[in-house]
Amino acid sequence: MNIEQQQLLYLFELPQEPLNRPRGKGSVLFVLENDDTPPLVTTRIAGSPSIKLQVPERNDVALQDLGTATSIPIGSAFSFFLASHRRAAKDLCDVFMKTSGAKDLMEVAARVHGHVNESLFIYAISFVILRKKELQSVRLPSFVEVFPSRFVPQETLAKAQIRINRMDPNQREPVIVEHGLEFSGTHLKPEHRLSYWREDYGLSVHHWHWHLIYPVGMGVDRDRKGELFYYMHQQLIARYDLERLSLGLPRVEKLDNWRVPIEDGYFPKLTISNTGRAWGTRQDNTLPKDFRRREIGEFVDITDLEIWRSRLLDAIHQGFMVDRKGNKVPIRDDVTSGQRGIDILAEALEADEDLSINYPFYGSLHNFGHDILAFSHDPDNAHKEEMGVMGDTATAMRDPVFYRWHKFVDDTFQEYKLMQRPYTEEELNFSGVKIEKVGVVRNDEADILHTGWNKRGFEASRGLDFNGRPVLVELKHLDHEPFNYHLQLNNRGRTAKEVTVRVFLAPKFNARGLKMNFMEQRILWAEMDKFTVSLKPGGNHVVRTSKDSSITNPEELTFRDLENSGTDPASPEATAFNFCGCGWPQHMLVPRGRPEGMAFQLFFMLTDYAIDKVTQPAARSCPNGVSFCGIQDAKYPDTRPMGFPFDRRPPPMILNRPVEDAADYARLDNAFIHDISIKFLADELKLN
Ligand code: CUO
Repeated sequence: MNIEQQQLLYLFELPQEPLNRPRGKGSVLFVLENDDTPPLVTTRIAGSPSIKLQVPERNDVALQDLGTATSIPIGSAFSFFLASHRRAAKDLCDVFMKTSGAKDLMEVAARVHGHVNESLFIYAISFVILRKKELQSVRLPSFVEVFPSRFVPQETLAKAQIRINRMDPNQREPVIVEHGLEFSGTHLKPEHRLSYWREDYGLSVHHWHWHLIYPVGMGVDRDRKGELFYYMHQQLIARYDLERLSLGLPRVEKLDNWRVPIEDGYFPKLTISNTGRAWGTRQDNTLPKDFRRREIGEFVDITDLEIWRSRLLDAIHQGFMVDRKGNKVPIRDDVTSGQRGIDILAEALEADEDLSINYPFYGSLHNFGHDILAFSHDPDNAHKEEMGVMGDTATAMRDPVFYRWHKFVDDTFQEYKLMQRPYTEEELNFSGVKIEKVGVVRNDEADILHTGWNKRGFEASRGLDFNGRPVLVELKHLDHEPFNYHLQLNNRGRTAKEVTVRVFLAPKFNARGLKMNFMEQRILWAEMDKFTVSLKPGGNHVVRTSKDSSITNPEELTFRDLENSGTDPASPEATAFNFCGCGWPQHMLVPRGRPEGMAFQLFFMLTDYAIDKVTQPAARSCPNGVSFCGIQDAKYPDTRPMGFPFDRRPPPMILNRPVEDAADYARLDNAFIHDISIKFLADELKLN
């Protein structure tokens, strides 16, 4: 990042405070020409800022030009699941998109700062940074530091403030508060045993970042966007189930009856803004109701959801959708012809008002489902309560109902997937290559993975003002010891062969302790990695580290990381870019397992890279995260349907024998199944 790009970062600090508060740990001050914000009078300890960022008056930025961007009240929640909020985002992004270069964007954004909702502001500036070629080397700071109150309970943050109030004013040491394993509920309710997973900061950041890259209603039409919506969320549910089975809980049940009370409530204990506005809470056994929020300008009935669901299921079972002109549009997946019905279906189900084949007819089932659930405690604003966490992509994954809703969404996609013809043996096979042997090695131990607890520090004082004092929060999270896959592969040909290696993980037994057949295990397979290797003729020993997984984002970059990255154009930070912030958190790659060890299976499959390969101009690609996030300004780098080979039902026979379970796929030379055990150490991990 160059200096001007780095200065943009300061707009991500203290999003709820006026710009005349120092940022950059007191070293940076925005100076707005003709600004009428009252000057700062306080007992802050920060010294006088050494960097002054002059922001001239901009005649080209008038508040009336912001369209509906000012319609969302400051300090309230911002939801991408609400069409009116999406319109506001589009209006603000359009203004920011007209800027050229980091300095111009900084000046325009600084002029808008304080006049629009804070979450909307951060969304819009992130959106624009991500899409402007000249800003590609700008990395976004961790969302945890921008909005700590979305990740850390109000009580923990208040404790930090109380300690500051009682401290010697001259003390400059940071205040450190820990957010340990006390999550939002007790184990009295079995669902709360998973709180550590649902309330993990990394998962929420991933979800926020993913929806930032693949938004609806923003005119963003990326390659296979709909299919990736299906796949990323399908994998999210698979991983949730892996965690549930680790804890001895049954797999998540879909929420498909919206006329009965929802068993599990949720009390997030988080605030939306520094004015103390809190997210709405949901009591146990709350009955979903029609959504009638006049002040937001949005209304939807449960009957609407039911009608849309029924139309979508008709389309799935009939094999076609009806476009706005009444034409029948076939939906099916056919790799050879490049037809991807899943994309058409997903854009109509999510739904993207611009990309849906018929928005008025198929509606907005998924988005309005989020809204009905987010507002079920106060659907008509009778209590003037804020939406619940289901309304925000950065918090929705905390609520147990998120998974029940997305299990329903996925179930609808699976209806479609089951309508597709099974892969043939020929499509699954790749003759000429063989997986001879596979092993997983952690330290010097084979086939036993370890999980346990770890913690990560974030500067909460970058996002919230604690009278200018540094506050560090330490967040406890699940983690695992890194490991390597070892594959013994044989290329029987006479020339080198490029192959794609696909790796999946699933529990060996179901919640009843029984071995699963193919169909029961099919959508539990969690992608662990996908990579390409060149095999020389004969034997090849391939070693791959878990740290390079194609699904993960190695780490969240904090403000401090970004400030220290320097401006050396050759530095990894300078060549990395914001798209890379997307990806499943590395620390959540391995499911928890059990203290006594839990039986899992790894499934490996080699496919022909000549078929998988997508021809496209060289694009900037992140080393990680590609499976869930794609590549910026380029096509999704794998021609196969996402989730291949488990996205469809199996063929009746493989090698002349019926297919009963996944091991029957592994009878093919290019596939392999390998048993491992995952042990949860229930302790702090000693990593490095
Ligand atoms: Cu990600 Cu519903 O799409 O939360």
